[in-house]
Amino acid sequence: MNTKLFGILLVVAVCAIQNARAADAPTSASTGVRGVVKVEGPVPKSAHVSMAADPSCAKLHPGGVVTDDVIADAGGGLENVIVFVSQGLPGRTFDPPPQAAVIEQKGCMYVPHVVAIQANQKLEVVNSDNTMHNIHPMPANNREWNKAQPPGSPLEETFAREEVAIPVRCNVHPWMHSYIAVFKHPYFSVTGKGGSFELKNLPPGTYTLEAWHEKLGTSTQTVTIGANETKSIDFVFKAGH
Ligand SMILES: [Cu+2]
Repeated sequence: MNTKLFGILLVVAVCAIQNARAADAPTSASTGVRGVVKVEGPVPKSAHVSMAADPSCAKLHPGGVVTDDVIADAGGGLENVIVFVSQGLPGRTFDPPPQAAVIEQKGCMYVPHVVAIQANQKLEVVNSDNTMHNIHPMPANNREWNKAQPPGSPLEETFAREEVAIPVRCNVHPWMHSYIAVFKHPYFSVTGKGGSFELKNLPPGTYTLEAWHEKLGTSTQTVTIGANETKSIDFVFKAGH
């Protein structure tokens, strides 16, 4: 074999090894839980929300607006469920992520309806409406605050202790409510469209997972995650009784 050909083969071989490592890396680092939260049985119908008390809110919804307490798709996929690790984590502390979570007052509703954050993570409160709001979380285990917020002028707050979940009201608009959940660790997820959730990078171990819904209650399951394993877990809530 001449030297030039050997050199080319060597380069090809090294590239092949590097490609194989690159392809392996994400899967070997990926452990966690993913799944879907569903509701079975008759889901309570969304009720009409009257915003007549503030015409500037009402005019944002010419077609009307309905409550967002229980939102499920045709297959039962349930939104706004918080799925989190409730037991099994070692006693270590977790720093809050550097990025802020956001809750927006938009159309005189809270978007998203359920927010989950880490303890001491910044929560940015945004008023995108052309009216005054007054955001008032009512915690059992954290410092209570209550802030008027004119249009624009975002404000920032934090919660120091774990709490699932803190009810939030607007003191100006009685129909406005939401929930803020606070965790001392990063292993939580709020279900979106279709009811799906994912807890990423959960180290191998045995955990209790809890699913929380503001109207349908809680449900728990135990899961054991092995090395290099992502488990599929579904939760089912029963509605209508
Ligand atoms: Cu308001």
